[in-house]
Amino acid sequence: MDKLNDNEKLHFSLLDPFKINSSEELKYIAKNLYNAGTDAFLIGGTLGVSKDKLDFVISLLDDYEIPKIIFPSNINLLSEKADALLFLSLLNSDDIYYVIGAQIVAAPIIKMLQMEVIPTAYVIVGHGGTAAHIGKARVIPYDNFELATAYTLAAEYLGMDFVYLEAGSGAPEPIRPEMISFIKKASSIPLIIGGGIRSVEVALKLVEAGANIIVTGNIIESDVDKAIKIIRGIKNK
Ligand code: 1GP
Repeated sequence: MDKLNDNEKLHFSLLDPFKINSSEELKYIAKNLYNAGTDAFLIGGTLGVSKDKLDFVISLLDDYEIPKIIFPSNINLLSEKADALLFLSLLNSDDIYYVIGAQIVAAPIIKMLQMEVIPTAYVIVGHGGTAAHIGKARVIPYDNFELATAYTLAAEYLGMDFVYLEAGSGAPEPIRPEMISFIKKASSIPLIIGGGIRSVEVALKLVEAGANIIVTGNIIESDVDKAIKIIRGIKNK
């Protein structure tokens, strides 16, 4: 994350253990993403991810010297095999469990495993997908820039390191660049942007608007060449 100090734009590759069919497939995908210049592997998914599958995927990524970061959907997805954990609080959940409950249950385990944590506000926008359903999020409309800015400022004042604006995995529309530039006028907290990003053109608009980290998930599994183009586009900025 030190790269952020140099104002470098980063790309994170989200690998969902539930969607990966074989170790050969994972190795092929990981090699391509790594060679294209992705900055980290995010490992996680909302449904169907067991601790065993998580550990298995992390161990297959051992050869690549970029951070392997857990993107947890529940408290079972903790592993000392990873380099770090996005310590998420779903700020716009109606259920206190997702705001601070799961974090309290997980904290002693994280301490025991001596995991590095990255304090991150998770904020779900627009479509929201499965994450919004499970997390009981009161989603922020795609065009409500003021509300998204208020959440971002609250995250900054709470001392979070990042805000992850999530449109939902497979969202038909990603976060709007206009929302990012609006937020950036008020807050300098680094923004992670994900959900529904499928083309280099879209990714570059988000980066130009001020996104610090672009996350792609589905496109990696459905069309790795497109994912490679997105990574190269971002890294050549
Ligand atoms: C989901 O933001 C990520 O949590 C990635 O979304 O799968 O649509 O790329 P996609």
